[in-house]
Parts: sequence; structure tokens; C-alpha cells
Amino acid sequence: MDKDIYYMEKALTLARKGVGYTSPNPMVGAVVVRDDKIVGEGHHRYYGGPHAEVYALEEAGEKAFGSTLYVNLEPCSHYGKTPPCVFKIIESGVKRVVISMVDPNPRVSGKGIEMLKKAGIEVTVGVLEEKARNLNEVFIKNITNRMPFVYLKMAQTLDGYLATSSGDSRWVTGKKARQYVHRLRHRVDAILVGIGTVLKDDPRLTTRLSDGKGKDSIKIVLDSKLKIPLTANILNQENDAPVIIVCGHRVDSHKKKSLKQLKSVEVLSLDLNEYGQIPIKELLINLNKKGISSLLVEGGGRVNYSFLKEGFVDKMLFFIAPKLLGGSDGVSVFDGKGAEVMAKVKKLKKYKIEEIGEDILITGTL
Ligand code: AOF
Ligand code: ZN
Repeated sequence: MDKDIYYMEKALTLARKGVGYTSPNPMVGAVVVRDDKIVGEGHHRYYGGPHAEVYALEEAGEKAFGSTLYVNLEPCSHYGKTPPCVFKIIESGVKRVVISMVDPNPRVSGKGIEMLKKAGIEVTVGVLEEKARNLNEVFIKNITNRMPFVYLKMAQTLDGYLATSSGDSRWVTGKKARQYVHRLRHRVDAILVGIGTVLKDDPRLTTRLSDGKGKDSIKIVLDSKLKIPLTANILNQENDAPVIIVCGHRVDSHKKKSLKQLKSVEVLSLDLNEYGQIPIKELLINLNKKGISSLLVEGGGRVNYSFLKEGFVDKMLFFIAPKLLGGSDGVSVFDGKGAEVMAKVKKLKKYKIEEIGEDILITGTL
């Protein structure tokens, strides 16, 4: 195998160790190689912490002299929470730097590479670029658009239903698929459901990974009329992951006050749209201001429909169980008026099909 690809795979594996903890910063891994041996490695562990390159170069120490550094993002050239990595790279005597992708952060974007080249370091860009872009899709969207990256996840039957006519949805998909969803919950900053889901399923929306680890993300409920019962599981949890209840302005003020008094609960009031629903764009702008860079929407048909209709889905994940409801009275994945003619249907541009345990996962973008 090409050596650059081999070592960049290592850097990407290291980068993935930061999943769930680096937001809104990227996941970055770095490997220092001299005489075809890894002499230092590191990854960005948490937001505001040292960058991957720093750990790797510190581990390498004097062995960094004359080495090649592999890193999945262009090394930074700016003073952020930490000083520029390019200085450290130059000082360490690194001979060559291999990078997957140019940093989309306008404060860096190309300047890091330029500074390295000026210092006489050989620079190669674009190794495993697509993989690196996929890994940091959230960071890329955020730094360029200032909006959260939205994952829309559905667990459905083969004939397109989230639940039966009686509302039963436990469980559509198998254990493996449900574990996958917990890994997604760990990965994102926030999880969002509609009030319908809260009233029907009373979910906890916690992250339960098989190894017991995992971060509980912020929980968001779209509840325009503030119908959530104070006894809902989501409001009464041991951990202190914040809960944001999003509603309109004309709601019961006593209820609003009681909710605000609960531990870690916040109420966000927005102007409702002409249909009396929470406007998704304003919601996302508000969430972004709160530092939320990625959002996992776990439906309800109506919430799924709103996100799709308003055009704010970055990636869709269809977990499809090989099961049939066998009628037309279930809860549809998208609950609302669909396209009238085939010429107007939405098409997935790119998609990937995988088997997850007994289920099928189709991941795609519109
Ligand atoms: C990271 N980790 O390993 C690399 C980053 O505020 P700072 O100092 O942490 O800078 C964050 C920016 O640094 C980030 O937006 C990206 O452009 C660049 N590279 N960031 O958090 C890393 N290499
Ligand atoms: Zn840096």
C-alpha cells in the first residue's frame, strides 16, 4: 500500500478518537514518521485543548527532526485557543508535511500550507481527502455556513412507516441499528424530537453505548403550545445535559415558569410560522448561536416533514427493517403533503447502502 495512504489512515483513526468531544472544532489526528517508523502520534481530544500536531510532535521529541508529519487537516497558522501549529512544526525540524484537506476555516485556509512551504518544508495535500471531509462534515458546514449540520434519522418498516396505527414503534429496527443510533447521539451536540414523540413514547434520549461510555447530548423538544408534562422522562434525569423546549410566544406562562425552574431546562420562544409551527430556519439560527454545531433529528413524522420541506437536512439516515406494516394506516416517515407528480419528488444525490445487523441502512444527501 502507498505509504502516505497507510499513515494517513492511522491519522484518521486517531482523529476519530475525539468523536463527540471536539465540537465545534474538527476531529484531527497526527502521526510523525521517521525512517518508516511512527515516532509520535496524537489527536485533538477536546474543544479548546492542544491540537493533534502538538501531541504528536511532543511525543516524537528530537526524533521529529527530518521526519514526515501526517495530519488530516491543514495545520493552523492562527492564534486561537492555542498558538499556531505551523510554528511548532517548523521549529521541530519536520521535513515533509502530508495533509488530507485544506482547512475551511477562513482564519487558516491555505495560510498554514503557505507558511510551511516558505520555511522550506515539502507539502503534499489531498491524501484521503474524501474520507477526511466526511469525518469533519459538521466542522466544514459550520465554519462555512454558521448553521448546525442536521442529521435526519428514521427507523422505518420497508413500506415506510415509523409506527403502527396504534402508535406502537417498539421496536421497528433491531439491537444493532439501535446501538448505531446511540453512537450518533454521542457524536452530535444535540438531539431533537417533536412533542408528539414525547407524549407517545416518553423517551429519555440519553446516550447508552454498549461500553457504558458516551456523552449525553443536549435534548431539544419542538413543542409550539408547551404541552410537555412536567413529569416527562426527558425533564427528570439524573445527568445534567441541558434540555431546550422550543415553543411559540402565546403559551401558558405558569407552565413556562415551572419548566424554567427545573434543573437544566431552558424554554426558547420563537415566532411561529403561518401554520402555527416552529420555523426551522429561525430555530437553527438560534441553536447555532448557542454553540450547537450538529443536530440529530429523531422524528416523528411531522418533525421529519418540517425539516425536509424547509430544506434543512444535510444527511438522511434511513434504518429500514425488513418488515411490512401491510396497510396504509401507519405513521408515515414524512407526515404531510408529498409531491403530486414524479417530476417533483426529491432524489437522493449520493447514497450508501449497508447492512446493520438485521436491518438495512441507507445514508444519503439530497
Ligand atoms: C483543533 N484541533 O487538532 C487542529 C485544529 O481555537 P483553537 O486554537 O483550538 O483553533 C481551532 C481551529 O484550529 C480550528 O477551527 C481549525 O481551523 C484549526 N485546526 N483545530 O481544534 C486540531 N489541527
Ligand atoms: Zn493547530
